[in-house]
Amino acid sequence: SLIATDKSRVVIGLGKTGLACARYLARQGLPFFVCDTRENPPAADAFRMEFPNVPLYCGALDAERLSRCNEIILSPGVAQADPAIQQTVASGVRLSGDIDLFCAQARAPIVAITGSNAKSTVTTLVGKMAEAAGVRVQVGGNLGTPVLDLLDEQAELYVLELSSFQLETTNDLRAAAATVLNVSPDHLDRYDSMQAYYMAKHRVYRGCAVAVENRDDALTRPLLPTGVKRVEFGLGKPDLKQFGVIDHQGSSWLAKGLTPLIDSREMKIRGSHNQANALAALALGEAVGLPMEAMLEALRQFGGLEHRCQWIADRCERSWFNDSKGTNVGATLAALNGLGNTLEAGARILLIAGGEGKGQRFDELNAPMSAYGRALILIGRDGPQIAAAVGSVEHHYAADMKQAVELAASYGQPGDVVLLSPACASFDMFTGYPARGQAFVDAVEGLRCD
Ligand code: UMA
Ligand code: ADP
Repeated sequence: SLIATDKSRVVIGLGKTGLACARYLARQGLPFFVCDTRENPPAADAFRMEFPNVPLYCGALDAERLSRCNEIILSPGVAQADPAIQQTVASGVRLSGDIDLFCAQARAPIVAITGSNAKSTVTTLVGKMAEAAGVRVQVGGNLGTPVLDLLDEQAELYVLELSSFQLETTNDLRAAAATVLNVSPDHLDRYDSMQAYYMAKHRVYRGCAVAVENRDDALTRPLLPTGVKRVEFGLGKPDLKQFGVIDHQGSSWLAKGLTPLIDSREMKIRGSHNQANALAALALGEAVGLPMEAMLEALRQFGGLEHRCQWIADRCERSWFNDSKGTNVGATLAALNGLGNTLEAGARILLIAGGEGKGQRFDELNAPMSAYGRALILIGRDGPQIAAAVGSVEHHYAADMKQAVELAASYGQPGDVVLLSPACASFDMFTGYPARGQAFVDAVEGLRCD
């Protein structure tokens, strides 16, 4: 019989990832074609201009067509559960994704970061730490730049944010340092169980040299052979050589073992969840040899990312925080607890929440709202579900963001914190979390205080 040699590959999906894959395969001189389930994929025009002779098939995937190749390169937005993909894989066709293609080419060590929340923050921070150390670093992945666009002969380090969708198709990562930062329910519209979601995330540890785990979240603990070096981070007092928080000179200090590293008050990013994020970044950076002094300098400078528990203004006797990226209960819990821990005496939090709830349960928000909350201001489609689950404080409905901000200014008391952290997706009211955050910022700026 014939030996299957280099038959063609199919790139499924023609968004950012698919286009980067097409360009990469063309550079390598490898034959391929492209499919997208949408009638008009976003990168179609760019693709047709660049590759007039490469076939592009739009519409439902066809198993017969897929099975003519020997490898499927799947975009993260497409679920493997698609029947045509299932059938093709069952017939022996290899399934991979852009991360595998990248890993086969990358010559520099990789820091790989996943988790339900804090990925972008920690990825950016490790990148800044590397820059502060004078290391030539490339930063991207789920954060925005497809990994194949990061490939650079001169790079000395890659720092990658990886989603569970990207990890599903990643077979051979072999990161120098890998972490699952935390695991809490999200994307359960695509996974049939928490277990499937957990399993996807844990692929980040495959073949890693150092595994960084969160001591406060057992679901981040890797199942790994002995011999892989493991480092822990967490908010409590650390064991020897692990990362944690200690009391020192009347303040909370990030520490390695008993050695205080930096006073948490020296950092611009606030809240205990950001202390955990900083510790994770230090552990990852140290694992790839970044010098401690440069890492601490980066920590002092880093002001946090937009829409992530970001301080906006002190206005009308309230402090206003934009956490529009809080699109699941886990993120909102972190924001509530993180800010709640640092409230001035007598101050409380007015939480603006609601949107598309993605089938989540909101019960867990009740305890921190009881501890730190003043009132709940609800927006969007699933606001009533949150009101039903959080009985510990009064609640009010707002028709839009402007009204939500006005209500927060009228119900709170001087010194209170107003936090937009919706615990929901935004698509019922906005084009995405950035537009939602911007609407909040605009409304705060337009607020008239009497
Ligand atoms: N789609 C189809 N049919 C297809 C292909 C895609 O309907 O054949 C839809 C998907 O359902 C999805 C959208 O098109 O809604 C985009 O999918 P894609 O795979 O083409 O996405 P890209 O443009 O390649 O962007 C992806 C990541 N997007 C997703 O995982 C959905 C981007 O993360 C990432 O920045 C980019 O690759 C570069 O690595 C975005 C994201 O939302 C920010 N990620 C999710 C998250 O953070 O929660 C996981
Ligand atoms: P991701 O890339 O995983 O979505 P981001 O850094 O963009 O992560 O933050 C997403 C949301 O998670 C924001 O609302 C942010 O305030 C919240 N968050 C930040 N750090 C943590 C943490 N350690 N645990 C839980 N939520 C967090």
